[in-house]
Amino acid sequence: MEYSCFRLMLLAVFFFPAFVECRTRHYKFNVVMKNTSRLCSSKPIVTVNGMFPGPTLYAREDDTVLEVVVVLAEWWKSDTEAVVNEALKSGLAPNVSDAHTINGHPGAVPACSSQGGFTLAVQSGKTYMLRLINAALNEELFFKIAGHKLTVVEVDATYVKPFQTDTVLIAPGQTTNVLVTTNKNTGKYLVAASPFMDAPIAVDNITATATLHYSGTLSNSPTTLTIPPPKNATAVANQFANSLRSLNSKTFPAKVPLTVDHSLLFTVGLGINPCPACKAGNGSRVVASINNVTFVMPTTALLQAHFFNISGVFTTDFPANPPQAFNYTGSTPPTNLQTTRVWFMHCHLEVHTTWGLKMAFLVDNGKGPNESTLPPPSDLPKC
Ligand SMILES: [Cu+2]
Repeated sequence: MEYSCFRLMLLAVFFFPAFVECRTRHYKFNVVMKNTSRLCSSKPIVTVNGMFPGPTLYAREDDTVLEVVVVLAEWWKSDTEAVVNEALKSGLAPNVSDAHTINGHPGAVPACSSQGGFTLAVQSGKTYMLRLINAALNEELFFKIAGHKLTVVEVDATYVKPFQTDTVLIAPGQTTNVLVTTNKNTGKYLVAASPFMDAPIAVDNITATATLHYSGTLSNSPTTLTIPPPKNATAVANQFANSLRSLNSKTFPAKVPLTVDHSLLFTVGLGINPCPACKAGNGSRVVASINNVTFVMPTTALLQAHFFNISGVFTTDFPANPPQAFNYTGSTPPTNLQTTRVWFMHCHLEVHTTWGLKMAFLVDNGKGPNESTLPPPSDLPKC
């Protein structure tokens, strides 16, 4: 950023010596634990400068501001580490969250109607790009704004053929950029994030709300509401997923690899392992698997074990196909590996990752030093 600013300044000095003012703004962020209240209860969490969400950065005239970021997430009243530990001990799924959040705020919910929600201040007659991020741990979310269409232009850092929709579906770890045109003169409009789950699995069914607030609208004026899709709205989810098309224009061609060196077929699923200590799970625990293999977290780093030839940490006989053939409804696209590394692949639902829905690709050295792993640094901490 400083570099391009500097270049711009040089050009500007050359053409308009009197108008040059180019500034890189510096901010100081302290990441600290602090007691934070949500859902009318408080607990210590990681904060920036003691605030959650972090401090507001104010843009000044002539600053280049890129995007409005909207982070969707989940909130547990309990310590989240304790929730996971409890689940691992019992063999069952972890407790679902107590609320969803939009930029850190759940909005008014039945259990705590007093709390306010996030406000997105907008001006009439503009187009805003919302960068939606699903930072929830376990839930796919629907996202809607009352009275406004969303134009989806990008999903997971890939341009898509733009399409309009009322409702976006976004999975944990995904990002989706949408354009919103503020085509009303004034008013307040409800923004809603609610879960999608069409299997008989428990989810946090509390809708998070925020407000799209047009400038010039009195804060006590009524909010135009919207009803989120029901949690089992498969048709809404499919409609969204089926609308995703690559841009595939001359400028942005959709280049997919056409040659396949190794064909791998991965099936992912859940299974049950014996666990005598798991009382709540009746002596068994739920595990997640890829080709019927569940991942057990090593205590020695995989790359370290490979580099120093330490045996007993991992094996290299991972099956390229599932042990049993059944009626697959889709196939896994080929994975293209390029550099010498250990690649960790895991499910983006935290609960599935905890249960072992993860694997590591160990890629051997290629030709020459540029395609080889460097030795670990001499000050690598020893266990
Ligand atoms: Cu999963």
